Amino acid sequence: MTTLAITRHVSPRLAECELTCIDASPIDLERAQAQHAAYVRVLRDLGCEVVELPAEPDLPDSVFVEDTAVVLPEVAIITRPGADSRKPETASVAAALAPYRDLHFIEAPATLDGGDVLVMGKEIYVGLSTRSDTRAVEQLRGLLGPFGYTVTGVPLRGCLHLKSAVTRVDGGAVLINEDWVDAAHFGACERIAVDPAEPHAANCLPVNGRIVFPQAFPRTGEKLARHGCDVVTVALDELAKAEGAVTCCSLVFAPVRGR
Ligand code: CIR
Repeated sequence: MTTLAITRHVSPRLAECELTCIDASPIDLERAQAQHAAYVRVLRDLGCEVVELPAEPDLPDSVFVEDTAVVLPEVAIITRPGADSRKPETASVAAALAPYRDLHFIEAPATLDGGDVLVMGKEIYVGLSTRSDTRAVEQLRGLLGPFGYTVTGVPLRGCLHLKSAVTRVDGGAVLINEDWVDAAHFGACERIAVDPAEPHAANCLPVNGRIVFPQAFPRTGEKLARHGCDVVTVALDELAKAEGAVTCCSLVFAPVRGR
């Protein structure tokens, strides 16, 4: 089955990005663009058909398409990002997703960033972050309950999004930084802890049986490999200065065509 990945070129105004939990450092735009291009190549190498949206020059964070939508097998939820600068990012992603899914929308005043939404089968965890709130959790329950999903709000500390703290690894395990989120929420899952020297390493992206992972975190990468993961490393350190990671730069899903 085809795997589709939606990505978006880096905005020339990336340096004006939102920052929440890290300090600003100078961003080299060309390096960020080159790293992003290499990330897209990796997605293609892993068998994805990549839909590359054009850059949104006036939307500094728009490369981080994950925050604009949650794509499930049955439907897609278009979010309402918590940062006002990011709210205009959703329209073009909704247009790109419309051929593949029925769309539902998070409505004001709720806010939700896709980076806060961790899908583990029919269980959905939503980070209660500076970007996503309990009203969004309620709306998701209303929209997704009929499809058999349970939706649980999860408090965070010290990080931007839930998926900064915990992500899914193939096979039902999670990669987790237990300093940022309480592991008890994921008690039923096998847990792989990040190496203590690599607190930002909990974000990994499973694609077609492989795990896309930042080369900046070799100790945790080795732990994943020891766990049996087939790890493909990417350099994304320039985008990490904008508080982005590997899941943030794509929406990966199986397309349902001909709708
Ligand atoms: C932001 O603060 O919204 C961006 N600078 C970074 C967003 C990263 N997205 C993600 O983790 N899903």
